[in-house]
Amino acid sequence: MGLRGRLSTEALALRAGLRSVAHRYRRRAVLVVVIGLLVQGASQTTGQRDTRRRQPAGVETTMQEAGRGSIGQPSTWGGPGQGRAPASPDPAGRGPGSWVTRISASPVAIVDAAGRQWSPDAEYADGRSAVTDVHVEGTSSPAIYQHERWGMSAYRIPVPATGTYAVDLYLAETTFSQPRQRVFDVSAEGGVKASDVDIIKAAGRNRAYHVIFTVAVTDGRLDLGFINKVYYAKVNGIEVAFVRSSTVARKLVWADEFNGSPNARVDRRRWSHEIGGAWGEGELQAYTNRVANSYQDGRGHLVIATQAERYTGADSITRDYTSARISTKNKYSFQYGVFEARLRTPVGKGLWPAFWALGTDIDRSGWPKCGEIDVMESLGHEPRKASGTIHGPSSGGEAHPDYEPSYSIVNTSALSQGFHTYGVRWLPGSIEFYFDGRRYGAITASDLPGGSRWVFDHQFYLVLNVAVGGQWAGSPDATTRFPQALHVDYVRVYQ
Ligand SMILES: [Ca+2]
Ligand SMILES: [Ca+2]
Repeated sequence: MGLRGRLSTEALALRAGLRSVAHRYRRRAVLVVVIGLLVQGASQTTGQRDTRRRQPAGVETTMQEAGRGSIGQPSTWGGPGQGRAPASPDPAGRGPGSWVTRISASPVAIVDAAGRQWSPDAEYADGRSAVTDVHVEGTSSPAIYQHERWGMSAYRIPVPATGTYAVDLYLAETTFSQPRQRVFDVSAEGGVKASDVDIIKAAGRNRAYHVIFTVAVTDGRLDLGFINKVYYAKVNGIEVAFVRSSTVARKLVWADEFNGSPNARVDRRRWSHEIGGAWGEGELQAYTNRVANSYQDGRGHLVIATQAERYTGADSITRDYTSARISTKNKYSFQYGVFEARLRTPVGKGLWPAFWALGTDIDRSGWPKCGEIDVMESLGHEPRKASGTIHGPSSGGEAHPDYEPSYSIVNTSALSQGFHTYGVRWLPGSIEFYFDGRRYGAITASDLPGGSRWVFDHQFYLVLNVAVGGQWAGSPDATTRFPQALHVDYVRVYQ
């Protein structure tokens, strides 16, 4: 939800100043570029990364072969059980904590835009390495993508403990330009994790792309396998991060199915109302905790109902619209996992529904340092489109306090015509956006602009709301019909 995330009903004194910031730098109205391709058939969508941070195209050069790597020979990393100490040992000694390792096909260490070191990969893989100086778009760390290992059959990467690990393969196709010129499968610990990886088909030429998965490792060594289908498999960099000690498959850890009786309020054990009107972005609604603005419908849904009515809120200001905003702040928070909601969004100019998450440290760290993950935002006058975005602190100063990489989907029909599932898979160093189970975007720490800080390695809580008006959504007009409703079938968190 952007700048409004930092405001609270208590922040009246700050409101004028922040609004001026919001007004001057109201970003999304002018900056978000959607490249949604329409495909016939229900719910067929595609998403691409917002283009505003693309770097200019560079000069292509021929890949140069470097020395052949070795595999199987003794190394300091050795085999299972001989891995060196974790990079970030848990100070409490309970486990590997935030252990992570990053390797790239570069023969020397690389430091990415986030200031993180990538070590040479030669001792972990067979195959050959190569380098190019072609420009790679969609990342601020092109050096990772300018080195590649190709023709390898395996990577063998020691890990410090039994558990579930996140694996992020950094990929960019700098050799070919057509789909089906390079296709491969990736396995981990003997199981196929990605089939028919075709980087050109997925991302285009000279553009950062990611294959991300989790895998349970019980023998002290992550074994990645690469199966060539067309030409040779390749990889530019690999990030491996400890996620949890458990090796069982992901399971549901928190949910609200909204199975209350008709007109029941939201469950107070899970949710709190955030009421008042002093939100950012010049919004027009007063949030209330009245049943008129939020209730369960008795058929398994939460309804956030937005009304056109004169209403004087707790701040003594009379507004023309009412709505509801609920959050799990101080009631439920989590770190990493998959979270999703099945939603039917409202329609009409001026409506701005959202399902999102904020860092629990917001009151201490402020926004955007707390981090914000927007799973679903849509604007009522763009009824087929929805976006996923993250916000964190940048070094742009007051003018540009946050970074905001964003992806969008454009559905074949209005999103308000039915329920759709909007989800995020959140792992150490990566956030991926899903629509009806299909990934349409991925953001990683190393791809963020220089000066950005990844602030997504701590607890977050969930928020659901429908805003009215504001600089991004614009005001309702004569075509907007009220009441409007966001229907929520469920909210679920898996870990
Ligand atoms: Ca293994
Ligand atoms: Ca339900």
